[in-house]
Amino acid sequence: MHPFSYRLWLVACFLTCFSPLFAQHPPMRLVDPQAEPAVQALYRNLLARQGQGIMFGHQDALAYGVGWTGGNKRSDVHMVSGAYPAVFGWEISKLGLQSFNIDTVDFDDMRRWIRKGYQMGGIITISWHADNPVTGGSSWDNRPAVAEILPGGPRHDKLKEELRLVGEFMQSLKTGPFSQTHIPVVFRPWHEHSGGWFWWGRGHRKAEEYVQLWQFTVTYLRDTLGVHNLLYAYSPDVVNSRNDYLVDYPGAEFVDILGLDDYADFRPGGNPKKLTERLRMVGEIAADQGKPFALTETGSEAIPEPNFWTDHLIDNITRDSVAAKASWLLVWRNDRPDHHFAPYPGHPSAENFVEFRKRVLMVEDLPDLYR
Ligand code: BMA
Repeated sequence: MHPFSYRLWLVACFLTCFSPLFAQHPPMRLVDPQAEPAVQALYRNLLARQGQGIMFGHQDALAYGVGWTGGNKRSDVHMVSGAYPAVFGWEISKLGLQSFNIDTVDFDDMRRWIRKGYQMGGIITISWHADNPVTGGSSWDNRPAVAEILPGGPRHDKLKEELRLVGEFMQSLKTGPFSQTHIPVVFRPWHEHSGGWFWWGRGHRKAEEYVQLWQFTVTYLRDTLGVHNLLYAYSPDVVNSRNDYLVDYPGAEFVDILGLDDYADFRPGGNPKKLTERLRMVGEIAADQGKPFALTETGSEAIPEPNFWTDHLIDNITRDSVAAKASWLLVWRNDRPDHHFAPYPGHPSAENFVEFRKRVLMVEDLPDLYR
């Protein structure tokens, strides 16, 4: 053998035998194989960091709080704890109909705040309380509509039109010196579908129809519109069994993150310990599928319990080794004294929130999740 070929042969043998040592990451399957590099990095980090702390999230954190609206990095959570949330939730209902969303957040301001949250190093997640496409009512107008907007249905064009607006919004979220990079977003469409309050919820469509709606949403955004900055989170409301969680499941290849929305266990008559069981169950399903999971919405409206943050919320997550692997928990918006889910300065639970803050990850505690 020519000495040069021999050397090549040696290198080839070495690489073949030791290749597992060079494989830094386990194979990852995203819903979107063409997801942009920052999206893939985020997903890889979510998986790799499971069990290394739960990120805290807040809906509309930078847009308004109790008693104020609009600002430059103003946030009730920051005012109470000195830290910004790690996860920033936003809502896009009314896109294309008016310049502001259902909660009067102007869409241009939202883009700015989304960029700010991302530049701080946080995760952006977007929910969508879509209006009823058949009646024109709100998402709480639960007259059946799903069958009509599916492929082959008489109102299918309406769904496509709505998704086009959603896709354009997602693609308008840009960053970088020349606004050349899209901001990764955890999109959480058709949420709380295990309840009956939204038109896509149980009782207003069949399970197969929900699955079709989800799959069409993904394929239209990804393949037809070419939107590649999304991770997709599936987030039913409280469910009681694995089967209950999976009955409407669109399939592992259509979901990146397994979610759970749980307010019910904190309502009067509820039992916060049930949250542990439910989150554990979601964590087990997520582990089976090799996916991250999160408590995508939770909280206690107006927080009547001064020790809510430690005794009711984080204790009931971290006392279980599976539930404790949740990537984040997100509480809903701070609108007014009787409708807020994070504390604000002077709120009776504010002091307890400072204790809680030490047990979760805020944005300043995060490594670069996008590398
Ligand atoms: C609900 C309430 C509503 C709001 C909607 C969408 O839970 O907070 O007031 O309009 O979410 O954000």
